[in-house]
Amino acid sequence: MILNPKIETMPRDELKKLQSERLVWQVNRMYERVECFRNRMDVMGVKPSDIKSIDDLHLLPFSYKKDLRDYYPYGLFAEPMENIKRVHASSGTTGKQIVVGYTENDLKNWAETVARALTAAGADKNDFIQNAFGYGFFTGGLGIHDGASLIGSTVIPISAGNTQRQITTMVDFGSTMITCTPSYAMYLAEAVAEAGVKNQIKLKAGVFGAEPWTEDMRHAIEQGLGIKAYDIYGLSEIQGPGVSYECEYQCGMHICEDLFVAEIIDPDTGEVLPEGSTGELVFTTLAKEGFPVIRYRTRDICSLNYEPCRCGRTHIRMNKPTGRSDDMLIIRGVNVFPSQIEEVLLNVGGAVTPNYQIIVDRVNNTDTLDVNVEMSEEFMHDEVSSIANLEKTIVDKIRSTLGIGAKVHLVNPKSITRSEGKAKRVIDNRKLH
Ligand code: DLL
Repeated sequence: MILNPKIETMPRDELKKLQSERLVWQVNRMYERVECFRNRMDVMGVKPSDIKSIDDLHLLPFSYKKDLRDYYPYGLFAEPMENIKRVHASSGTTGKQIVVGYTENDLKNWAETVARALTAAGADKNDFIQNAFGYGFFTGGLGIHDGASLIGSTVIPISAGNTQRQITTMVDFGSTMITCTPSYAMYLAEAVAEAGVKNQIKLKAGVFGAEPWTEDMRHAIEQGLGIKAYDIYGLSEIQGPGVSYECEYQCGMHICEDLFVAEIIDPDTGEVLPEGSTGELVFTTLAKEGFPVIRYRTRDICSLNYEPCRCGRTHIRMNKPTGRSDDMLIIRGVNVFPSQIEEVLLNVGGAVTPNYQIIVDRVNNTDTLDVNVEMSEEFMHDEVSSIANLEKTIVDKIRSTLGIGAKVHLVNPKSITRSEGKAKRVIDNRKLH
């Protein structure tokens, strides 16, 4: 499939026509080639010929992460292996790894979507892009690399980790943009401050993703590195980074709708929810050849915004995912999302930092919830502030928002282990018992 360079501003009726053609093509092809999809269509009594346009999407069966495990490693691929030019894998938190595959066209489209994202953040051929996403099976490193190469920027393929080397490289090589997870960007910002080199770095922007992050984290990164920070979203099962990205107005991430169609559903009933509702994000890949998916349940919770954007892009936006439905903890029978605890922490007036850890355990058959959070330097050095009072305030706020008791421990700045990739915010020790 050949991409149209004007695709980002395509009128919506043309976009819908393109989506419809591609969906019909994809469904017919998958019905022939992918056993799991064909079986589900047959069980539901849906024939490929029932799908005439994108409006028929809701008739199609869902697909799930479990399918990738059940058909491991290549059972869901829709092309012979000789046409698969690269595989990526993700270990996930449970079970065996999942494998995804790309044809040459898939790799081209992937690079194109990442190029759109980097360009929206201001990148061009004069930029030096320090790519601190991990290279390897993770889609972050090579995905961003190929998009940056397509633009013609100078790629600095440093990968994640080795923070001292990141700082030296940033200064010596004159990096103008940085890409990594937002939690690693926060860590780099601290390291830049410690090294006292903020006035020697030339960074102007960063593109961050692969995990949920808040507006407060954005401000902390922007201030720490002296840059504008952009969000990028994606998942291995759909392609990797570049499924959606922020434009200069930063009011949601434009979904590459020529390639991916999004729906929001009720995660319990599977029903498609009305425009603007919050629910589970579901994606269908329209042009993927190697490993296409229909109505893939991402388990990410967010909402879609259909309002036209000031930037002129016609593709709809998704709001920042607040977490995954499978991140949900059940603590003493209460449903708790880590993002709800984060929200409480960020609303105590700058006294704590966004570095925290949630520890869940089971003692005498009762769940316990402990929250360790770093206090800010200002709070620690302010003589009138009281740690005990602040801990109590946070405990009260958690109780009133979540209806559950917790123990809160204010810990010293920089005492919680920093992450070079996706931050590990939750430690659930109950699984060990
Ligand atoms: O994280 C791909 C990626 C790499 C995206 C680099 C952006 C930048 P996975 O490892 O398969 O793929 O994890 C996908 O990460 O379902 C979300 O839960 C989460 N996620 C990814 N980007 C964002 C984001 C990559 N911008 C899972 N905001 C997804 C919130 C995100 N969550």
